[in-house]
Amino acid sequence: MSFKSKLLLGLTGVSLFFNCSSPKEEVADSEVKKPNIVIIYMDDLGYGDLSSYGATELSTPNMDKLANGGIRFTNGYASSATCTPSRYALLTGVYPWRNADAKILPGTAPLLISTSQMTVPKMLKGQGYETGVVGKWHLGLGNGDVDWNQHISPSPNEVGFDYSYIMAATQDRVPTVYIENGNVVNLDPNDPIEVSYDKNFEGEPTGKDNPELTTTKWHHGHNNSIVNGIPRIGFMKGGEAAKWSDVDMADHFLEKAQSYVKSHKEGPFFLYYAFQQPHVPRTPHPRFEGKSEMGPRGDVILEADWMVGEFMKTLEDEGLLENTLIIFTSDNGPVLNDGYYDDAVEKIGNHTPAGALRGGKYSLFEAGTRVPFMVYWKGKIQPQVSDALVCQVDFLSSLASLTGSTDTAQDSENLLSAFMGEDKVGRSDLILEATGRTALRKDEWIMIPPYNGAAKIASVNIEIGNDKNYQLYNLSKDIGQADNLAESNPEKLEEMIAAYTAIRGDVNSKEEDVVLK
Ligand code: NG6
Ligand code: CA
Repeated sequence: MSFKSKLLLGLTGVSLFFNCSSPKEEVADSEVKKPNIVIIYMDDLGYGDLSSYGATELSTPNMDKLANGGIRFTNGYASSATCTPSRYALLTGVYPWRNADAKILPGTAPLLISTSQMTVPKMLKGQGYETGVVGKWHLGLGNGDVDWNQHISPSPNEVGFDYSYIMAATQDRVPTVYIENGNVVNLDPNDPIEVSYDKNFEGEPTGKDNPELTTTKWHHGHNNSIVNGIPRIGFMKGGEAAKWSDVDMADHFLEKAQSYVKSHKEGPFFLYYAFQQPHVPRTPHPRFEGKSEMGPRGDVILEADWMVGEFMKTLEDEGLLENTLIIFTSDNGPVLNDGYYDDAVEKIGNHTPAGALRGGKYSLFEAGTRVPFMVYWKGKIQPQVSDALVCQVDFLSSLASLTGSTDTAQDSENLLSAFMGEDKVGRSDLILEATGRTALRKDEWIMIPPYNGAAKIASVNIEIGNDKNYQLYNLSKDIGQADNLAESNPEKLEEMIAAYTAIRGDVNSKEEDVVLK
């Protein structure tokens, strides 16, 4: 079957939405093409980082176009306050805390998603879609013994993506190379790549021992191999010709995303476009340097905003905007100092990356997981603000419903009507995860069970939600989580504990402090 598959009007719930279209958009032969689907996924972008979410010190006009021309969710969540677990949930529809390995992964970690697991791209392939991923992966590769000089498998291509152009882990972790369909790009067989997270390769400089070779200084962690003057996490040797250019990374991924769209415009296609900004190291292209007057963190947000605009232009130029559903969101909340001296703290001024929310990346408080979350579909979705409780773990079942698939996954709810702006409630409950700990959001309430570790991660200066006592907040009255109602509202607390235990089991006590490594 060609990937230009068609959908008969009236056979699935999706007809509801096509029926709203204006007469000239109606298809005479009563068939309509399935919509293309794009997920634009930011890395560490906070709830307050967009002007459409209230930022006054930064202007993000292109992201704002999605927010103001589509649905801007105020209660949209990542599943986790860190990257790997959020991405795992987004792609599989399974809560990350069900998988003990769903933690921030090193660049050498094996593929976290089982090749037999249902995923968003696999589900969509079943509906005739071509599927691609461009950008940050961070879900592991291979079976734990990757030889970077050979074809790498399993990779995204074995869990549902027809095409992949990725970095393995994060911009601050080795290997600092691009990988296309399981092959390192520009690999020189005479300069093989070796990677280790345990020990350095003899004679190779490190950030720790050779600060004179670094142009970016490390604050905590990030003192292993030096690439492009930036000390990284992990050790790498060889692969000179394959190493990426940090300042060109955003342009590079944009170009790959644009060419994916152009070469798949017959559709339907699914593109998971995972940006690397504003995660560390923040390396704006020189044309964005200094633009925000907030240091590199602000500059890369402006850079990412520009990329979103260029990408949207491509969809428009190719005549695809009316037939493409675009989701924009972030994998976890914001952090300022995440391991490098890069002026993020010093130049923040009056900007509040988390908006009115408490905490940040790594946190069980709201700023860890409540993120910018927009759904845009020109001509199909009415511009609006929605307070519905929605989560990225729900994409699998919701997009299945949109495209006529019956596939589903353990924790993924079909929220299609919330994502189309028709239902304003969404989920009734949601388990949130942060560095191995969990909390329950239910209606407007959040309950955080007792955790014994330190209240703050000192290195990043973020309160992560630990307290020896239960915490209970009413988020519709107290979005900043200032007023713990656990003692004054024992009935609600009891109800929340019962609901939490019913989903999560009795698994709370976590004695250790969270250590970032
Ligand atoms: C932490 C890193 C941090 C960042 C994070 C992953 C240290 C001290 N800190 O361990 O810099 O890389 O992992 O971020 O190494 S995430 O957005 O991919 O989850
Ligand atoms: Ca992240």
